[in-house]
Amino acid sequence: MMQNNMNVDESLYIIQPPQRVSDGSYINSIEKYKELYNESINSPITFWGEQANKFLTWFSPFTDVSIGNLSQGDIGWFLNGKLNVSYNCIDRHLQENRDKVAIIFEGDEPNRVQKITYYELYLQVCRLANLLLSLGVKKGDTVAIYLPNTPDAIYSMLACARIGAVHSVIFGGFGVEAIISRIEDSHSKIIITADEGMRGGRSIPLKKNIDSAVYHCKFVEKVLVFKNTGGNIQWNAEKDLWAQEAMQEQRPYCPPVQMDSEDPLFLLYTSGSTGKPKGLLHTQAGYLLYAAMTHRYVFDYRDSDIYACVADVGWITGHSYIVYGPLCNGATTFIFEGTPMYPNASRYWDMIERHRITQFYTAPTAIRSLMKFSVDMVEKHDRSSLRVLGSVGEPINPEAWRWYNQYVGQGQCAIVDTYWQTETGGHIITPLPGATPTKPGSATLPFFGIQLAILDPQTGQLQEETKSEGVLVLTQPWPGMARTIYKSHSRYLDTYMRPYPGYYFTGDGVSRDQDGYYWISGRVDDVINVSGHRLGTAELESALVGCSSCAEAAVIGYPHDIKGQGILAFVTLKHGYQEDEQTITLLKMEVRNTIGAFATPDRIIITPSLPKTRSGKIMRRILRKIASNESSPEQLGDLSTLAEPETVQYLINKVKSN
Ligand code: 6R9
Repeated sequence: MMQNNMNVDESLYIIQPPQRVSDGSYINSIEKYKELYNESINSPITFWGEQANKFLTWFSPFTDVSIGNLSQGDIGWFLNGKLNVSYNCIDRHLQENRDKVAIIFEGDEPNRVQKITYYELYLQVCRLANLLLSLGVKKGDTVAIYLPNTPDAIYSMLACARIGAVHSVIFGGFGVEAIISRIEDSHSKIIITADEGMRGGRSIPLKKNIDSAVYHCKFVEKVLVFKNTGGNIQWNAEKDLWAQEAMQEQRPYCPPVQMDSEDPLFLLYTSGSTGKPKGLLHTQAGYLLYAAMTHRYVFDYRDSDIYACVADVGWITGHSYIVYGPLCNGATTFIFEGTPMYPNASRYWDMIERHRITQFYTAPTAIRSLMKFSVDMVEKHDRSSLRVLGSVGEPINPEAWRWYNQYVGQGQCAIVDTYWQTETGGHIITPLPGATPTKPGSATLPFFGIQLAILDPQTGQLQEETKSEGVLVLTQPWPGMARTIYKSHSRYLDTYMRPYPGYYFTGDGVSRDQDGYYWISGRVDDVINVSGHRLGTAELESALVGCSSCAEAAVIGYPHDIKGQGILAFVTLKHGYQEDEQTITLLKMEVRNTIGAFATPDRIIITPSLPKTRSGKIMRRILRKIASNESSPEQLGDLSTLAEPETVQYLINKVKSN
């Protein structure tokens, strides 16, 4: 249901960029986009070399634009160049824009508003960088960051970048087990956290979760704690340190360290098809350039804009489009701690009015949940400042796209449906506001320098026709791509480079229409997308199996009105346990505590057995069909390889009656 239904020929609806957006935009016609795009593909070395000098300030110039290829997975960009990311995001703006607002922060409560200038940002980052140095953090060390969506998170990321430490931000919604697996993998001896976070009027016990994690991870030396709510917390005098107090004792000047283009900048863990999250590693120059360049062109960013991305810094969207892209461009960036529903469903539109926001970037799941309310909730707020409305995280269904366009944008804004991944560092398929005619539900065309192809998923054969479908791959490296999986380069190659040799495999299904527009249909692997959060089914299953009642679990995604996909778990119980409310509640709690609240299964179905092949493989294809009520014999297809075919009938009845 959330997928784009090509049968109604959505591909024929074309919406031209509004004139007021095209006027004065950098790329103001589709011809200009095509011209630049062709240039970026035909002369990539010249193109990227020029961009790197235009967008970044170098301490010493690079000697080569790029090295390596997708077959070998040995990719590097802007070799031997020296720069510092925090210098690029702060210092170089000070001369002309010292008093410009760098960050507008809104807390969970609408009256908690804070504006931070570039100079104030500089002082905070320097103090924190010095504090980290005083704690023994060295270039190349990893620092874990588990914070609410507040400016403290931005200070922490940039302070790491300033001294060459590698940050690993852990989303504040993750639970204890998820924190442990991440800090163990990155072996972070320093953790930066806060007493509590606030979301929708409720507090989130961040420090408490870190205490539990640190109890298991004895190698953690220090926990820096930012005071956010002032709530009560436990204190471990040996390891804990109040961040703000300790920062006051540090000198507000810290020279930026010279980093090589290919030194690591950060790790960000994401779900894949297996249980263990992958620590994707991004490097300095290529990532920063790609984040800054996409930020400028995709949001048509101009100096006087008030740009707002309401994602969380715990995800790649927050890294690239709250922090690095906007600050590298000297923008005023907005950071929001709360939720779209608090104190009521007007919150986003209220913020747009209050700050005169010009670009607003959110996720389809938020749009779908807000569409349920009267349009009056939107219309009572002045949205005339808006120029560009962005969407990210999952395919946006045409109804949500149209609602966003008509009611939020009043038909006067460009809608940019931006397709990308943690691995790509920045947008790879996206409209450009002043140039690209859009089609509701399509992410449209590739960004500069991005070469796409569609392959047959089984044979790997290149689909050369314009109109075609299959799996989406990229054919050439680009500067923003993740370079490896932390300490698992072979897993990096296995996941991205080896499934279709010579190509980067996105894991997404796609179709291309007669006009060459791309329509992403969603993951083709065992990853589900719940409200734009990526979750591996294996990760969910292993959390369920951690519950004492659970013998075996199979998790699938099913179409869900608001979340895009919901989580359905089929569970078999161990001897002595029975199917009742309590068992189901405990199973849900187990996932909640292990991974986080956002991963709580929507439905759990207890079954005496799971459909398996004779060799013991769970047949998820069948479970997915049963869950989507596509359970007629024709729809289910061949069941002859099943070990116990009667299980299927049992589950069909059970899902229907549930
Ligand atoms: C940025 C981000 C990546 C996966 C990706 C795809 C889905 C993201 C999308 C989209 C259709 C869009 N996805 N944006 N699908 N249209 N505009 O979300 O990164 O958390 O790594 O997720 O999200 O399936 O493969 P990440």
